[in-house]
Amino acid sequence: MYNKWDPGFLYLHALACVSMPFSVWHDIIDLMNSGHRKTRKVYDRDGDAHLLTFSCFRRLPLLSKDRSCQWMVDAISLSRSKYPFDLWAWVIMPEHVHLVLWPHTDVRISSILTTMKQSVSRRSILWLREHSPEYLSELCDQQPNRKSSYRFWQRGGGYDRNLRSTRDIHEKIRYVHENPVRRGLVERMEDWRWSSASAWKIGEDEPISIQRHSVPVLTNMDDCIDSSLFE
Ligand code: NI
Repeated sequence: MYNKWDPGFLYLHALACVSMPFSVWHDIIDLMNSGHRKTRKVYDRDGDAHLLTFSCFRRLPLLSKDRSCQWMVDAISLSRSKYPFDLWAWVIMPEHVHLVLWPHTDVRISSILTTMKQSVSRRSILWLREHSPEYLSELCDQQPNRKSSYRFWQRGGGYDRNLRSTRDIHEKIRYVHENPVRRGLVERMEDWRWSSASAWKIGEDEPISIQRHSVPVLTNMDDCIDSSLFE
């Protein structure tokens, strides 16, 4: 379970919602911990859940075919088997991907991402070489040293946001699932085949299993939490 959001922590969280700078809030936790001689780490930055976003090269719709979406799904599974994490939500859009995940202890986000991205990249370039070599030039990335390579993903690590509260986590899971609806691709989020929306709605594990059991439960104590406090 995600200990950071246990009832004790939620209570402290609720206290913190009275507008208070984060540093003060942190001191209060320290104070309470020392008072109770607790050694348990209440706030552990390394243990945060993350919202990850990354895009295709030049924002091309390289993930618009079921074939490439399946490569992405396979890549998520492969990455999870090498660098364990709990997957809470995902969506594959035609030109970008969002994931909400909680890495297991000592698992680095960069390792998770590298494995995922490389796998899709390799498969797609192999496929294009064989079936559609004329399209490969679209993926050609000229570097300053005049060397060129084929690139499936946008340069850089993408966008990584730490999620520090239960409310924040639930908001981002919803945000991820609503992507195809906001874009007008489907009417209901669970109709989009390439997301975990239906896994959340009807509990199915296709095409990838998610770990709903470890998602911190939203209680009415979270209603007053302003996640901007934790920026
Ligand atoms: Ni999006």
